[in-house]
Amino acid sequence: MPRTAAIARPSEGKDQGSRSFAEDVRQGLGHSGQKYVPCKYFYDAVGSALFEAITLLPEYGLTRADQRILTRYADEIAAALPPPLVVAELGSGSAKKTRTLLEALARRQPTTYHPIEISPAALALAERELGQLDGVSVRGLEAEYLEGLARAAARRTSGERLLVLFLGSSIGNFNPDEDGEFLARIRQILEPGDALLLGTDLVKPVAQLIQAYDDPGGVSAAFNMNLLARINRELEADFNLRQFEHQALYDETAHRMEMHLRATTEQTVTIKKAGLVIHLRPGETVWTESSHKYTLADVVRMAAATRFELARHWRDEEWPFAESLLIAK
Ligand code: AVI
Repeated sequence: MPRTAAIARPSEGKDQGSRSFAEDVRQGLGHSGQKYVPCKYFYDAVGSALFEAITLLPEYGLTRADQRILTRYADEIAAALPPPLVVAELGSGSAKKTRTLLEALARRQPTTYHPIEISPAALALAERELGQLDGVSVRGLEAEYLEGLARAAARRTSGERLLVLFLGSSIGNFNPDEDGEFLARIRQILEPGDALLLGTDLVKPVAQLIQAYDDPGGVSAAFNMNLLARINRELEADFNLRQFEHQALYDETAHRMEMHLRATTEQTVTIKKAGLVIHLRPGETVWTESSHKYTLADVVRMAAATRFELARHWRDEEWPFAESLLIAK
């Protein structure tokens, strides 16, 4: 099986909620080729806190770039979207970075905002962050991405357009081709004239990317390593974390950062609740995440293939990152 067929399926996995952590771990770590664990399992309470810390690192500019674009161009983005409009955000988290855009939209007319999250804690944060904004009604949807989006779409009244926010380059955590597949599934839920604001991290010098995913302070390493700690905690496994090291590498052909956990010694690990015993050779890795980097041409191609049209594009120059406004055809 080609290597790419075996890697983590982060966000798409969020919409295949039926498979359990134990089943996914059994499948990924029991794989006869490259071992893997889907990257959606990074985000338990410890992993989410470590991700928040990553977003504050000077080496990791992605989240600040996304935030700068949304703040700086909120009025332009709003102006490109005729009212009346309902907003739905896939994986909103605390929705901190959505505030300025919602304020710009609500200055024109009252706006309903549906943060879509599988975590009730994140939804509560979003309601606290944005619930007090004048002219904004926050109606959280505790659901997988596509199920939540379908519910948001069903709730709108006639004449209302839907604006879907998929920010932070979460699209980059899909496997090759599955990013386009996911856009196609979003498009199926939308009506012509609806919009998708898509955040994509852009290709940039390799050294800059390696620093972002392997910071000298070791926060990214801790984030990655927490996946094994989580398997130990929740699935009664006996990974010895001291016998693994964090690895971040860039595939120049695929334009993809990869994170792996590399075994430093030969070892046997038992994962009781997955009913699995695995053997690792020294140097063998568990692939934990892919993070694709895009060009504008990639976005245009993906949009065209999924019945969207690129209407506008905003870039951050400090940390190459783009927000693309795609209109459903
Ligand atoms: C959530 N996602 C867009 C982040 C990324 O950059 O791919 C997750 C992350 N992985 C390591 N550092 C941050």
